[in-house]
Amino acid sequence: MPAPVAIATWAFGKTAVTVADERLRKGDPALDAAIAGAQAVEDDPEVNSVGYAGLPNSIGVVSLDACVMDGQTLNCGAVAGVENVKHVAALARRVMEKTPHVLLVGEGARLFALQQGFPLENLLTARSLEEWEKGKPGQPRRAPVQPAPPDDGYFSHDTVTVLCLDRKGSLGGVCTTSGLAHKLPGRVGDSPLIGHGLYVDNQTGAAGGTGVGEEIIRIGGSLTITEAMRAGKSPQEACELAVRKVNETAVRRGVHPARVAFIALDAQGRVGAACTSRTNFKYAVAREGSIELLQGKEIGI
Ligand code: SD4
Repeated sequence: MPAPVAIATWAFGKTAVTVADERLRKGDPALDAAIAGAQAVEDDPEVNSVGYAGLPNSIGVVSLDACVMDGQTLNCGAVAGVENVKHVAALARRVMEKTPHVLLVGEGARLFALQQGFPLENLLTARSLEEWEKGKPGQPRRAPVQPAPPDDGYFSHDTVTVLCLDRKGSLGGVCTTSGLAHKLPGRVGDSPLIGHGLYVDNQTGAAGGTGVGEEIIRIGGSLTITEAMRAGKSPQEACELAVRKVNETAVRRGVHPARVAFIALDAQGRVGAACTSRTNFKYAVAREGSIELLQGKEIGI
């Protein structure tokens, strides 16, 4: 059996993989570890792109998206456009376990959260409100047609995707986010969509995305990666292939590729990560107590 591994997006992924790794080393299943890791980021008020203190949409409302998937059973659950619930990854898991459905949205998801005993909370903080005010555009930003220069704040909105391999050799994954800041009310990105923001299958591997969700949806990002692994690509090759696909679709549409990044993990414990140019994508990997922050490979047009 391979040693347990946890991989997560962005620098704050270190928090996620540290928590997930502890759980994996105790022998917990991959999905439990991934959710525990993601929840540590959801709870962190310093992270303004996931859970509590996430940046609001264009009318100042924090609206969260999340999904979870188990690689052994292909069981999955998701919630989108949920207000006032901090632990949306755990809520997505309840959808998976307690309902015959995969995805609940908006008010229905919030009602389900109440039924399941989740507290309703104010997720906006003074600091996230201040930051939201600073970045307020005249119009909702349309990154795919208006490429953002580096560090203009557009990409201040980052999703945590956590993929885990447990001691039994099974995979589990979570994707949780407040989505793009200043998004239109009702907008849903890739993050809660199985096959786009996340896909996990023990027979192929696990993959997850972050970045401009519209571009990830356009290519079916995560399923593209796991299917490439099924066809024999390594996790790294499969992530690069998906980024190339994002680049190609941008060229076909006559726009500059938006910032997008992918991570992948297979059942042998091999990891991969790649991103479009100017994304400056970092990801964290934990292997039995050793935690590393690595740079995703940039793939230009
Ligand atoms: C979304 N993919 O809502 C998310 C946002 C994100 O890094 O990942 N930003 O489109």
